[in-house]
Amino acid sequence: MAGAGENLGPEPFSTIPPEQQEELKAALKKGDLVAAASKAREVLASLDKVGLNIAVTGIAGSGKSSFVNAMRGVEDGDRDTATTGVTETTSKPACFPHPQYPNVILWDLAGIGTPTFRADTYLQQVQFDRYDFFIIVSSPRFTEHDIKLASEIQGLGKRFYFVRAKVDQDLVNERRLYDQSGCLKRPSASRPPQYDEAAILKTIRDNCIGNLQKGGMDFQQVFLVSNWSTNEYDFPKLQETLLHDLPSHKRLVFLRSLSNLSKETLKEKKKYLMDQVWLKSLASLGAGVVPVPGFATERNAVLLVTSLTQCCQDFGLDEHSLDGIARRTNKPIEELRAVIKSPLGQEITKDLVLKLLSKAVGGAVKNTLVFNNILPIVCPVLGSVVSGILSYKTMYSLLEGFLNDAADDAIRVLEKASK
Ligand SMILES: Nc1nc2c(ncn2[C@@H]2O[C@H](COP(=O)(O)OP(=O)(O)OP(=O)(O)O)[C@@H](O)[C@H]2O)c(=O)[nH]1
Ligand SMILES: [Mg+2]
Repeated sequence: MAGAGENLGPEPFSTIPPEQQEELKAALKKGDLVAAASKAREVLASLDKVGLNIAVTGIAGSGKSSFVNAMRGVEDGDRDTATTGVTETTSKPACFPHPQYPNVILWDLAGIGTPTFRADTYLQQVQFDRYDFFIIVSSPRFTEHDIKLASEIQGLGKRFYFVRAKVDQDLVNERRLYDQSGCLKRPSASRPPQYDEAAILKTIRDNCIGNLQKGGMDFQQVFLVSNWSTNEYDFPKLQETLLHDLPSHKRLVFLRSLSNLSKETLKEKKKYLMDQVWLKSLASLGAGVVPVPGFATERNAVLLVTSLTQCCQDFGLDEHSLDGIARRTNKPIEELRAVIKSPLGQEITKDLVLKLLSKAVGGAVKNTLVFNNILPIVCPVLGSVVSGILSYKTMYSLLEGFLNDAADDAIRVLEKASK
């Protein structure tokens, strides 16, 4: 099992909203195991309800609907995709919950830039208050409408991001001017003699920033993306930026909804999920703290099946996610399955959980170091109940081990998919 050595060091309260942190801390301080476990369950249930609303806007035809689909990891023609097309296709806000994480909602807003468009009334019309942030999509360049809208959004105290879509198309267009060996067919002072993708992207970026500055918006960050290749150009950087700008209790819900585009995303996902292991272990305890191996009560087994199945989904280790990766990367799904060592989401059963539990008992007894960081926090409630400590450690050991293995599998799938 990977992981004990590379334990990322839990930040026990980072994913919990501030009000609930206080209540949980108070329950732990009181030393009441039943109350603390019940509070932990309450916190976990409310974390499952944390919502995130992302508004995607921009002028007609800029690539908004395709961007919404890309963020949700779906392709044109899949069920519940945002309709895309060469003619004007989106005329009023449409709501697209993420297929696996429905609390993350992408809103495909009506196109701006029509003759009747006014940035101030537009924002009222689309109910700006419900969105956590705005993404302004443009191609080929940002217009005065984009800039006006951005200033209005800023004035209302919301965040916005500029995304320049269709850069794949720009590169194809530019590539046509060069021959097969990459030499410029007709020499020109405005282009390098040798095809240079990085230089083309830099020119697009500089143009966008210059264009925004001309419109009176001193903004240095523009994300260049292709809605067809979410692991290329600035797509991963955009997702990382959005993630870090969110309040900490919203980061996990966003992270879980992100496809595993990069090792960085996976590492971050693992870190945040690891921060919750202690809470899940505590939640599994309660009135019936019984000595291990009797620990495997019906309720715990059900709780574990749910928790491990979710963990598989979070790391894309289920048939639905694998199918999506296989289609996006043109890899046979069998090749992806072949590198996975842990069970897939669909294979998590009560029997499997019981086997893992008995394996984890050994881990819990042996592995004291891993628990040192976190035990002081839960000790006041566990201290007097020997079986409580062992049950807690067993649960911790199982969840941590499973999460480490799932994260390793996800990295192998990513490597296989990008070969
Ligand atoms: N090559 C390329 N084409 C894109 C990209 N994004 C969108 N397109 C194409 O651009 C056209 C418009 O895309 P949509 O996503 O429908 O744009 P929209 O902003 O939602 O359009 P409206 O709803 O009409 O305002 C479609 O033909 C898309 O296939 C991209 O990143 N690369
Ligand atoms: Mg559209």
